[in-house]
Amino acid sequence: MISLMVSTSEADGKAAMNFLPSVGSLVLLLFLFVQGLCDDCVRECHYGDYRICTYQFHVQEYHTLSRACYQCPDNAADCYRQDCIPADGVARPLLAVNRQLPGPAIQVCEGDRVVVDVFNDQLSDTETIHWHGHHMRRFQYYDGVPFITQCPIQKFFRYDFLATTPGTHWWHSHTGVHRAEGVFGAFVVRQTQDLYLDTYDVDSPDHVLVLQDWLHKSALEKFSGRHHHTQDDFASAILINGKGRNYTNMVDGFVETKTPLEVVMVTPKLRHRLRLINAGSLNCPLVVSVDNHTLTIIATDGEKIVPFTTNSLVIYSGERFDVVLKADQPVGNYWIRVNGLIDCEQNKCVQGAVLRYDGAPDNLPSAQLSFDSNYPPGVVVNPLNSGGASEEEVTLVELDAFKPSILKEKVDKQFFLAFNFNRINNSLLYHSGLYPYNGVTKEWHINSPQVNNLSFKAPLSPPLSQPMVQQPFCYYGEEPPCDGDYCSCTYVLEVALGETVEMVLVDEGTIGDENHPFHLHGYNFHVVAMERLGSETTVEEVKALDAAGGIKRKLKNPVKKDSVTIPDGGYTIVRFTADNPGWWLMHCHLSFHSELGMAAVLHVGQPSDLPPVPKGFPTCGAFT
Ligand SMILES: *[C@@H]1O[C@H](CO)[C@@H](O)[C@H](O)[C@H]1NC(C)=O
Ligand SMILES: *[C@@H]1O[C@H](CO)[C@@H](O)[C@H](O)[C@H]1NC(C)=O
Ligand SMILES: *[C@@H]1O[C@H](CO)[C@@H](O)[C@H](O)[C@H]1NC(C)=O
Ligand SMILES: *[C@@H]1O[C@H](CO)[C@@H](O)[C@H](O)[C@H]1NC(C)=O
Ligand SMILES: [Cu+2]
Repeated sequence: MISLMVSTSEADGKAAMNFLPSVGSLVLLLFLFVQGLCDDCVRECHYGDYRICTYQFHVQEYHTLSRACYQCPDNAADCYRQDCIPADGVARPLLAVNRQLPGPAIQVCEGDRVVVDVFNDQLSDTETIHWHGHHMRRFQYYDGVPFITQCPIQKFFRYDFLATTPGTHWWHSHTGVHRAEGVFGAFVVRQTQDLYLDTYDVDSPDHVLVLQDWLHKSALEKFSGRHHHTQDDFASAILINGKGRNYTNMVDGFVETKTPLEVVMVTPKLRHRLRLINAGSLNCPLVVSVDNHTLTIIATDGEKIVPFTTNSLVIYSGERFDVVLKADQPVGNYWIRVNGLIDCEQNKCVQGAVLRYDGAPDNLPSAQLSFDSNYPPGVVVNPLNSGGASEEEVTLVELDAFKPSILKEKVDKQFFLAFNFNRINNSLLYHSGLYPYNGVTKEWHINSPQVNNLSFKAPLSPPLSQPMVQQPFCYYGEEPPCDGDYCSCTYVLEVALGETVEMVLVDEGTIGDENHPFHLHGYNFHVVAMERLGSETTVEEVKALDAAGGIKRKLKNPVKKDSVTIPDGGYTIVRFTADNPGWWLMHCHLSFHSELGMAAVLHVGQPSDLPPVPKGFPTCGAFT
């Protein structure tokens, strides 16, 4: 094997590095481009080559189009300057890690040790970082959930763990709405022996596409405006690797800013592995397609699937898809289209990145980029609010895991979890004596996102690292504490280590046609069923249907994921073996929903099952 270091002169000045894995016993070519840092953990993975990969994350209040941007976007070259975050050309405050959007990508090999020093340079707010998709086995204390696994970071905290969950993952803040403000980035763990080497030729570190919805104001302003005033919660834009153009309301010819678009370079004839991540915070399922190309899905949330070729796919907040794109079209420029649904529809949010063949001119594709409320023609995988009603709508339950498995009929523990919006006097939003729900006009109504009619409340200190502190938990199956019609507590699902668990996740869908992307920390789970029953349903209805034999579970080769959508008015059923002890948050992955308490915590095992609390680990709690 040889590796070459070749500098390329790419128009947009991005690092270009291609891993061309050996097909059979062919030659490995490593095109390394060096501009600024060449992170030596980004590499082809080899047995015995384990490294310590260190990163420094400086979190700071920042701004798009800051002084670092000089004449960007009028002078496009200025947009590529260090510390310049052009976004879609609209100025807004944000929170950034190292003055980048997305924040720095972590790309390592399985088995590497990842050490991330978080410097909290914010004026007064705290921080935590969650490693989404990593199971944190043996490293439970670094899962990054404030008041569950650690105390909020005041000034400095070092995360230190082994990257043992291979695949396309990401990291993001788990504090407040910081993810929506910009605190996130890619986290890819490659493998020495990739069983998929013969399905693609190129796995470039540049072919990671972080997709997100985006606001034209701070997420905190949006949160307050939504929950304490009469504002909407609609997205303003979609960004691809932090780039885009302001296409808002571009129905008849868009107001085009000249900000750069993401460019994905491909080599004619070769098959390229693209890693898609939805880092979104609002309810914007994103439809991804590439003009004149199909996408072959080979993995989701880091787990391999039997390759499935589609025309488009829908990716929900928290999800990842690895797709192979074969550059088999005439040399040219093609749109990678990302079209937003639900809360991205009102402002017709669409974004494009350019798929550019080597040798193609530095032009935009000639096709029109326009918002579409329909899927592109052909097959769509992971469709919104659908149990796969038509031939062309393929749900995750219709796909097969690459690694065969046959699940047992019976599980040790079963939980029913109702996700719903409730019309209640949530004391965080109303005052039942002064301005109760039924005492204000409709435009002032805001409904509370809850799980089993409960709003999750964080405990005062993390039960994982401070197990001796008495906590007012409430448990699944018990009467919760309520204040009138508002019930709120630290909702805990208890499971013994090693038990098999089934969760029947129901989106009752009483209000509106939304959906909730569900995420579980510490695990991935088999997706054994998914269906939409109507515009609304209830847990009781789903239980009755199941008792009557009306729910078929896919127990043979179901796909494994850590993030999955629950269709509105329907259910998603997931299963896993609870072999990872700890306190694991499970929640709707929409920032506004989870911050308002659409969450619960899964408690697996006993303190004695856990590694010891790291020496000197910070503590926090109440004081009277
Ligand atoms: C973004 O697009 C909207 C709709 O066309 C327009 O009203 C707004 O002025 C644009 N913002 C900027 C900063 O260009
Ligand atoms: C791409 O597809 C469009 C629509 O089907 C077609 O009009 C166009 O000719 C195709 N482009 C190429 C380069 O084949
Ligand atoms: C909220 O509180 C008011 C005043 O106590 C009460 O009349 C009402 O039934 C409660 N619930 C809702 C949904 O308004
Ligand atoms: C939630 O509360 C409603 C109204 O009290 C009740 O009908 C429903 O059964 C409850 N749902 C769950 C899952 O407890
Ligand atoms: Cu939700």
